[in-house]
Amino acid sequence: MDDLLQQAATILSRSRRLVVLTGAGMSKESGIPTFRDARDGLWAQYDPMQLATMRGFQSNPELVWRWYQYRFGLLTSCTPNPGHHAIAELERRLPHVVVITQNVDGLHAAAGSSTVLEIHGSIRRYKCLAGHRNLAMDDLAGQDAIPPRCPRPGCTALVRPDVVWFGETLDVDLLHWAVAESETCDAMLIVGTSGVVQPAASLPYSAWNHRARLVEVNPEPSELTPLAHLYLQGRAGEILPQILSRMALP
Ligand code: BJW
Repeated sequence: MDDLLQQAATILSRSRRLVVLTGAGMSKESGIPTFRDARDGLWAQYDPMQLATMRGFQSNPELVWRWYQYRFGLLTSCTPNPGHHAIAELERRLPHVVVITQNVDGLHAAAGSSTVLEIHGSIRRYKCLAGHRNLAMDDLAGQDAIPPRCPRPGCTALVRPDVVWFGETLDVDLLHWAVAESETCDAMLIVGTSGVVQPAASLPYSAWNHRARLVEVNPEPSELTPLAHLYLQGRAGEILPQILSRMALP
């Protein structure tokens, strides 16, 4: 393992354009469950088609709203883990670092990462079914309805979390940005994703096709492991600080 850590540190130290692609495993050590872990993943207990699709929301908006409020509540006691902090520190050591995250928890920004593309949205933001965006919880205060109604003048549409559900397209500008970063990076650090959800799972292929070095950190092999030049088997919160400690200071 020591040799792998050193090799990863060398790849990152030499990077002029680094992309860090993260998934739910990144936040597991912060106390946030992943989706697909067989024992304690969210999809082991809940039906994604009921809770993470527009059809599910339309058929039972109250259930979906309560599920997201439950997850939002979990977040209030969660803080970034040493892995998030290590990624934020990379920005201070390297010329160009962009974090592309599938997570909706906001923990990369909380750790100090400044360029974070939240391609699956944010659980801290809301939008209404009529298209009003950037609603905050404060905008919804004082409503008893579950889910609340849009507070914009003249609009009474249902409000939902501003996250990307199955069958929905990602924000086009963000996705273009993420693809452009993946096509022009010289290294990609892939952390805590099973690599099964598209289009995020295609980003490492874009990087690989453009000759970037791929480093993966995950306690279990993923769909992306065969593509990775280096696979470091372990937890984000343990492996990432160890890589960082082996990188030369600028
Ligand atoms: C650790 C760890 C530790 C544990 N340290 N690691 C092409 C082919 C086939 C299907 C499709 C396709 N294109 C589109 C689709 C359909 C669909 C899709 O991909 N389905 C697949 C499941 C088959 N994609 C979509 O619908 C997307 N939209 C789209 O493409 O629009 C265009 C279109 C529409 C319709 C048809 C065709 C095209 C949207 C996807 C939205 C995903 N939304 C969710 C919910 C977000 C909101 C919320 O949080 O509630 O996003 S689902 C869920 O999965 C969430 C995650 O971001 C996402 C990815 O999961 P992730 O992050 O990889 O987590 P896990 O749990 O899977 O893995 C955790 C990993 O961590 C594991 O590997 C562990 O080992 C590891 N780990 N502890 C490091 N301590």
